[in-house]
Amino acid sequence: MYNQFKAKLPAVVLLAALAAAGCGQSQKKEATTEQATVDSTKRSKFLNEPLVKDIYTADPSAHVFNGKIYVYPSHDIDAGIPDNDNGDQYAMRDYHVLSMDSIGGKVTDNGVALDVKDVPWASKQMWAPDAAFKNGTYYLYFPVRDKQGAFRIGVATSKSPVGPFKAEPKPIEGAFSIDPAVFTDDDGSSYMYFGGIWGGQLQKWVSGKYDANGSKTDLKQDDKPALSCKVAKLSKDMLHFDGKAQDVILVDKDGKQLLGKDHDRRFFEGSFMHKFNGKYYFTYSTGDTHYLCYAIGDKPMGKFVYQGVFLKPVQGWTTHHSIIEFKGKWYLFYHDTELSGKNHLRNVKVTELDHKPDGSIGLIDPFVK
Ligand code: FUB
Repeated sequence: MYNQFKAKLPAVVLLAALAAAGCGQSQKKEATTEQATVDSTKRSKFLNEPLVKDIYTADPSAHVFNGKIYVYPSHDIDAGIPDNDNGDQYAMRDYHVLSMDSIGGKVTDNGVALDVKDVPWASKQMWAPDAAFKNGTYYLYFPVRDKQGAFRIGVATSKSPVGPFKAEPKPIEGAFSIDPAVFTDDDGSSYMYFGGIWGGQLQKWVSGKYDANGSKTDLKQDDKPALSCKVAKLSKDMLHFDGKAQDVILVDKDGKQLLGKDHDRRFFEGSFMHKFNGKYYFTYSTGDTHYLCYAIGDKPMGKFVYQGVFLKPVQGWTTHHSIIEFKGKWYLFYHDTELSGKNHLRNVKVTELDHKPDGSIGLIDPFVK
């Protein structure tokens, strides 16, 4: 994932670079998409400001706990690793929790909440986390590579929403790949959605075990159903899975599963779940085509019917989000690379989300034209 080509280069420059480099299909697809969706010559301004500017932050997972907003982002650093499709340049080592009393108000960086050196089984790359609250305890869920290089998902606990968090001695059994997103339904049941292809390694787990020699990208089965995000019910203590993870099935409006070649709509990484008017909204990134999309279902574990894009491509290769309701309004937390112009040094932002009465979500353009 996450190749070195800037997502927002003018299409003509990007196409020339790709031709010169003899790049693969996924990169050509990116150029086509950019040509169709972004004309950088017309861009004048970003829609929103970074929430914090003194550290780089990404993958914002926002929650409302006790009437206050807490954001659990990745903490981007520059480790001097060149960009590659495996995402090695995303070499994060710890997490900081951001908090705020209101949207647009002061944002507090609460310092280090968990460091990779304090996770006994972890080696490197603390990617997109999420958090939950239950039983008087805050839970931080995080993906990180184990000592063998496989991404696994761990959990750490604290009595405070901003940590410090103490990691459990082992990763969650049955959890793998990246990007955990935890959703608690109205009946108190909690679910974890997880997974990401390419550098997120989901394609290396098709047999149920990690295959280090598995594909570097996806299943390479364009005409078969795309790899699915996974979902598992969490145990009452929030530290384990209550049963095996299942596929999150995404279908089109004719009931057909989205295919591997459908890069504009298929799941790539960065899932999130929220409920609106009794329906379950599964939202995710399409990765190499840089969209945030939504699909709607009647049950928390799916299936979900694809509806459309709700965030156009941001500046930067990755796009990742969360959605909360706060004081009667809905908000989208997302990231781009406004501060650095570099794919691996991102900054988190927030903007209002338009949940329309017919159930659709209004399309957001992250640039003011
Ligand atoms: O931050 C590292 C990875 O980039 C995340 O896990 C993905 O969702 C993408 O945002």
